[in-house]
Amino acid sequence: MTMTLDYNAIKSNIIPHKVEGTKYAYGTAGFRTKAELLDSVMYKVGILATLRSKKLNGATIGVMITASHNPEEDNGVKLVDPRGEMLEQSWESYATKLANANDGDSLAEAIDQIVTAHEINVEARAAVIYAYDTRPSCPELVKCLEQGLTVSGAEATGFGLKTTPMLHYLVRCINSAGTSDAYGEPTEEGYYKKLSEAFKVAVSGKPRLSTLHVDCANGVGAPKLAEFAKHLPEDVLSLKIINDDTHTQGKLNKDCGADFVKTRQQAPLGSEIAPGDRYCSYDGDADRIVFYYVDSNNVFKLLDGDKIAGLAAMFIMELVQDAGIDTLKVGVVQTAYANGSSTNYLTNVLKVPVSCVPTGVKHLHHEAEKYDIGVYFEANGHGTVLFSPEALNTIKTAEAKTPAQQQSIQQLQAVTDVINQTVGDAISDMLLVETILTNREWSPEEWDQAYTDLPNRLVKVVVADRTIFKTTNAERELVEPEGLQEKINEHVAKYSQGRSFVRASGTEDAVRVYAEAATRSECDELAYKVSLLVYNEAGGVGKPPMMP
Ligand code: 16G
Ligand code: MG
Repeated sequence: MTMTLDYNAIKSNIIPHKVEGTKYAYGTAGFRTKAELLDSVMYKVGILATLRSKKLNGATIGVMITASHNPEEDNGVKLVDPRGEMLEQSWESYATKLANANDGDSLAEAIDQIVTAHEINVEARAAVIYAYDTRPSCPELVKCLEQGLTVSGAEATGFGLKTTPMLHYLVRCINSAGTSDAYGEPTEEGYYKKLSEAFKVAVSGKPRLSTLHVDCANGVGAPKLAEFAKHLPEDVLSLKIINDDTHTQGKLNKDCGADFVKTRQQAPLGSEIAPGDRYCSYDGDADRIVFYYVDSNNVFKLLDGDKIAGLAAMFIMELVQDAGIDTLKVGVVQTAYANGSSTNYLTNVLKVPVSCVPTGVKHLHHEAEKYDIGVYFEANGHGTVLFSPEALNTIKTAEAKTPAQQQSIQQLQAVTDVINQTVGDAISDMLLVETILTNREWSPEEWDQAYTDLPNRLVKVVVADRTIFKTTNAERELVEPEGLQEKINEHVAKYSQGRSFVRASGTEDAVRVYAEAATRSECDELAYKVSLLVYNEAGGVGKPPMMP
């Protein structure tokens, strides 16, 4: 069946902006703002997904409606490319242009520009799948998206309530079906089966760990994890889910979830954490995870994305070695927010190559693809491990010389299936960590011993115009405002193991200041000095920063 673009239908069904003059931008993680402002955006995203699919000869494109860890009144939407990765960056500006077109003619014009620039065959078929999280605003927004998909002539399939990583998985499965790298069965059930079967193999023969407590942020992770758990007997993985109320209004991400735990460095509401317990928290769409515990003195200890990266790199490097295929090169990708101690551990203890890239999953993902096995994690808990097609083939065809080698090969194979290689996935990353802890027979304390985090602090400074902040060197240095970096350097030099950098946020109208140093008081002082510098020299707005 071929479909042409019906411009008349597109124009006459346009959903206008609710608030005249709203400016939309496709940012680091798609469009994200107050849900009530998004109906018009959904319509345009439907059209864009259709165009993207037509451009890629009918490959299936994904659309996910979620605002992750944001408060419940927000929502958002992002596109997923055919291999399950984020929308190609060069298309982000088209998304922005379409979203801001507020009448039929300017919308048609924006569409025409894309069609011309990419020589899109408007007769080509288009296939789009979509899903959404538990936000109360989703059903309304789904209707607007469907309207956009219908007028643009896509073959659209709604997958209902899903976690973000499940949608990425489904897109990859559909597009790879019947090829030599078929990713899996394109159903929710298929996702559960793939992960649970692989996990069983990965932990076979080892004693089960104690119960893992999972804070699901009162989001979509809760019903999905409960469903997943049915595929694993209690004697393989024992889970206790907390914060699973997806029905009471106002509870999503409220005082719980990965973002809360990471930024506040404290256990979520609803937990009764005690020494000896092992906890983790997902975010609202279940694509991030952090672990934590309290030590024997009841001191809260966070095991964030950096700790997960270190654990995963260590385990995979050893497996590759034990399997006799250490021709495969492992690398780790971090951002400037990675704790200095973690970078030091990776570089000097594990001796693994580390690259640093700008914030945002798309940057990490692409850099990780440069390695045979690329481990990438943001400190905030978003990350995964990518195996190149060659690496997967090497693992699949490796011939063992000893039974021990055989076991390592089998385990490595299972690990590749436990890991969601399309995007960071809280359920899958949780299973990876549990696999490693089970095999090492480690408690969280033992995992935590790899290195001690340097005290760090993240401060938000509101300025008149954050776009004047231009960075280089993976956001670690400012180029503009001119001269500011030199002044930051002067402060940093005064503190033992001091490090600080400044960048404009991609998701909020503010500038972020990060600082770390050898002691808590030095770190706090450095964060304060640099924040004040930014406030004074670059148009600070509102109250000046204060010493914490
Ligand atoms: C987005 C990014 C996340 C990043 C964060 C930084 C994706 C899917 N998400 O949530 O990776 O850490 O933005 O926010 O890419 P910031 O620019 O406001 O500091
Ligand atoms: Mg998220």
